[in-house]
Parts: sequence; structure tokens; C-alpha cells
Amino acid sequence: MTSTPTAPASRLDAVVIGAGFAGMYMLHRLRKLGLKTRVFEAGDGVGGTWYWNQYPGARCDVESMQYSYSFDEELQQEWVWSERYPRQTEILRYLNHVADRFSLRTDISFETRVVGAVYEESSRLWTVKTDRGDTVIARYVISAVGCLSAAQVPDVAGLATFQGKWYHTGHWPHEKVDFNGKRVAVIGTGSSGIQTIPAIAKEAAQVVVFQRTPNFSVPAWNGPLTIEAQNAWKADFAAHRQLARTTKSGILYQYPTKAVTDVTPEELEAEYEARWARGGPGFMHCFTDILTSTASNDTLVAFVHRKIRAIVKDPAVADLLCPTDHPIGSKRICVDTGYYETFNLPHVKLVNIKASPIQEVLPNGIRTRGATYEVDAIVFATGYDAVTGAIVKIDIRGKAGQSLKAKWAEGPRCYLGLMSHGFPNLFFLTGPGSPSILTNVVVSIEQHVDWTARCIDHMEKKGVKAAEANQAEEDAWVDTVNGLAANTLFPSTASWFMGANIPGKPRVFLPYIGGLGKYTTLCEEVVANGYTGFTMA
Ligand code: NA7
Repeated sequence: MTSTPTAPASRLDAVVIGAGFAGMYMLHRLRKLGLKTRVFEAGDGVGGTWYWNQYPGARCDVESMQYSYSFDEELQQEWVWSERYPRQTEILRYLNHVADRFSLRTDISFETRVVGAVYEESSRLWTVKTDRGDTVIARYVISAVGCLSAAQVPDVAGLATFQGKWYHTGHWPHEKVDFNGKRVAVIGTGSSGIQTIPAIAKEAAQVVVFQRTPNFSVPAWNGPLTIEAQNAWKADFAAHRQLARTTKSGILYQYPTKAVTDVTPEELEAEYEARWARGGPGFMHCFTDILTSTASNDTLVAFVHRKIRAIVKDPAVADLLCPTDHPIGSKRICVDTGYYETFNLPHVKLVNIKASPIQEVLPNGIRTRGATYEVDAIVFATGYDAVTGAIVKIDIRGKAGQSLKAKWAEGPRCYLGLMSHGFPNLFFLTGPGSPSILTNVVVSIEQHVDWTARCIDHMEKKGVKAAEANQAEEDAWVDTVNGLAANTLFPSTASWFMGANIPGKPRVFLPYIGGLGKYTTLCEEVVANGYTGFTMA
């Protein structure tokens, strides 16, 4: 992939940070408005999440026909997917196709990381600095850094002494990592671990899985996607897309109309079986009260425990794989291909590091309290500083030199997840307090990009120099986001949704849980009423 030399003019209209799904579409929209825009991207190619997550088994858990841009009819008609769920390589190929098709690369500076942005009140302009020494001045700064991009490697004693190679799933090398004949440790059993463990086990001589907390996973039942099925979907593409935008999660599932308490035990079991047979995250949309009632949730927990025990032959291993510490769905549901089955293989071992924590990494392995495991490679599937991590890594200074990181020290504060008071003309795509990670993120991205482009267009046409979220509306929105979460089972679980996986991060529920359809309506009302909650100076 070629890297564009960094030679932006010092004065621009807009800076976009990140060239994943969000940054690429934002660039396309800003160009259409005639704005001189530059995108800064840390990687040497487009793709964001799908550029960095090249680990074996990486795959999206939203179905292919729904996980793509809708903004261009020809684009959505011409692209052909090969499987029900797209693998990372295919999504990256798609995003490169989009970059070519819309000639996006000429306005992207690759291998360039934004390190700081300072707002000057008198000129109402941002000064943006990169790690290559560029300084650019722009009226608008748009963060498209992604919700799951700040990879988290735990601070394990002795890692520097390890003689083999170690990797993080979210920062995977772009050349093939060969595990053939190797003894591989995998630390972490979230979505990434659950996807990569079966894939690594196909190659490696031995796999040792270090599990701190088991997660719930449902089968993907992935398979080829026929041309006929795609054409049938494409015949009605616009209608499918429009309907998806009105749903809670931006995905066309069969959404529930009944609560667990409305059905008989036989109906309950039949519904769970049907959803398990269909596979995928739609499993969680079985009943209306699954994420609000512990008793209802327990019925689904028991069902999945039975499934795990039926698959995993060793009852002690099955026990260890059954989550008992959190309601199902209060951590993001995982979707797998042969995950539980992998533990029936003779060369795969499960180690309970809750009972026997990792003490240190040795030059040739990992020592827990009680045992030593010799390994040749270590894979950290230990997750991300989600939603806020990649934003606050950048030294952002708003009005009166206020630091965004300091402002968000007790939890992020944004109005509609789009802008933060004191930081005019700084937009967050899928920012904290928006539906983002609870949805098909491509649908949420398009909604945020469209809203932001429209807002900027309005500003340009009306001569508005600075748009800023008001304090009162921002406070009310943060209360709304927290209040909605408080009525669910989410806050009771130590999850990355709550910031609980990062030492010292405040426990605040990060996304808006009221549903994408409802959220979009609220955003539209704000526009229809003349940008209520924002000061247009
Ligand atoms: P997750 O879902 O945050 O999972 C991380 C896993 O790593 C989880 O099992 C953690 O256990 C484990 N972990 C984290 N830190 C440690 C340490 N220090 N020691 C041992 N184990 C640890 O990240 P993923 O990348 O799997 O998925 C993130 C999202 O990306 C996913 O939901 C999809 O949307 C895509 P814990 O549960 O904290 O005990």
C-alpha cells in the first residue's frame, strides 16, 4: 500500500482523525461540500479496525449484507460478498475498493498520528499537530478514531524477558504469523479470543488458553452467501437499509414482542432453540425483558450453560467455560465458529487464571500461581480502552486551554455523543453517549457523518463560525444516558461498556442504550428545531 507523503497546506477547512469506515465517509462528504480536508491515519492503509485486527479468525459478527456503506447505490449494488459473516480480509478489501472508487487516498496522510489539537478562541480555529511534525490549522476537527482502537496490553511482569514473539489481536502484524508446530498461549476470552483460539488451534502444536472470566458465545453458523441470496437482498436494498436505521441496533433482526413472563416453559425453550439454530447476535433479541429482569435473564443463562455442557466433553472444562458472574448480554455477546468444540481437542488446554493468576512471563513461558507453561508465542486478546481511550490519547485543548482528558476524568461528557461543551467545532463520530458499540456501527457511523456534514453545511451557509454544545443540554444528555443504563442489567457487570477493564477508568456506561432509531429521531429534531442545545456563534 502506498503512503501519501505528508505535505498538507498549513491552512485547511477540516481535519479528520482516522481513516476507517467513519473517516473515509466523512472525507467523502466534506469533499462534496467543497471543503479542503485532510485525514490523518496512523496505519499505512485505510480500514481502521479492519486494518489493525488481522489476527487469525477475525470476522465481523454483523452479517455481510448489512455491514457496508449505504450512501452510494452503485457501490452497494456492485460489491459481492462471499460469506454470511464477512472475514477481516474481505472487509479490508471492500474498504480499499471504496478508497479507490472515490479516490480518497490523495487526501489521506498515512503513517501519521495526530498528537494534539488546540482551539484558539479569537480566530475560532483549531491548530492540529501530528507525530511527523506537521502543524495544520482548520476550522473543523472531526474525530473518527473508532471505539475499539486503543489496544490494551496488560502490565505483566517479565514480558520484556520473553524470548518468543508476543502479539495483541488489535495490533496484529500484516505479514502471516506462522504458528505451525508452535506452543501458543492466548490470554483473554472476549470476542477476539473466542474467534482466534479455534483458528490458532488449527495450526499450533499446543494452545494454552488463560481465562480470567468466561464469556457467553453463540454459534455463527457461518457459510457461503449465494449470489441469488445477495441479489434478492439487493433488489430491495434501499428499503432494507431504511428499515434497519429505525431499529434499536441498526440491524434487521427478528425483534421481540413478548417478555419471558408471557410464554410457557415449552415456548421459551422453543424460542431459544430456534435462535440458537439461527445463530449470531440476534440470539439476544429473544425476549423484551432479557436485559432488564434478572429472573428472565437467568433462563437464558441456564439454556446456554446446557449448550456448553452438551458440547464440551470434559465436565470440569465445561464448568470452567460456563459464565456465572454476569447476566448474559451485559457484556457484548460473542459469536464463534467452533469455540467450545476446540476444548475437546487434545492439544488445547484451559487454565483458570482467576483461581491461579499469572505471576510473570518467563523467557520461555508463563508462570501462574502453581504452574509453569512453556510456550513459544503469546497472544494477548485483552481488549481495548473502549470508546474514550483513543480520543483522550490526543492532547486536545478547548476554550481557555481546557484539556478534554481532564474534563472527562470522571466520565465522558458530550451532548448526543457528538460534541462536548467548551470544544467548539470538534465533532466525535460514534462518540461516548451515542448508540455506537451497541449497534451495527456502520449504520451509526453513516448517521453521525450525515448529521455532522449537514451541521457543517449549515454553518458554512449561514456564516456560523463556531458550533458548541451547551452545558445545560450536555448535562441533561449525560443524565439521560446514565439513567437509561441504570434501568438495565448492564451497570452491575464489570465490562468494557462500563470502563471496568481499564485500571483507574471511571465506571460509567459509555454508549446510549435507548436504541438507534430513537436516537436518530432525537438528532433530527435538534436539526429541525434549529440546532437546539447548540450555540451557533
Ligand atoms: P474484551 O471483550 O475486552 O475481552 C478481553 C479479554 O481479556 C477478557 O476475557 C478479559 O478478562 C481478558 N483480560 C483483560 N485483561 C486481562 C489481564 N490483565 N489478564 C488476563 N486476562 C485479561 O476484548 P476483545 O478484543 O475480545 O473484544 C472487544 C470487542 O471488539 C468485542 O466486543 C467486539 O465488539 C469487537 P476479564 O473479562 O476482564 O476478566
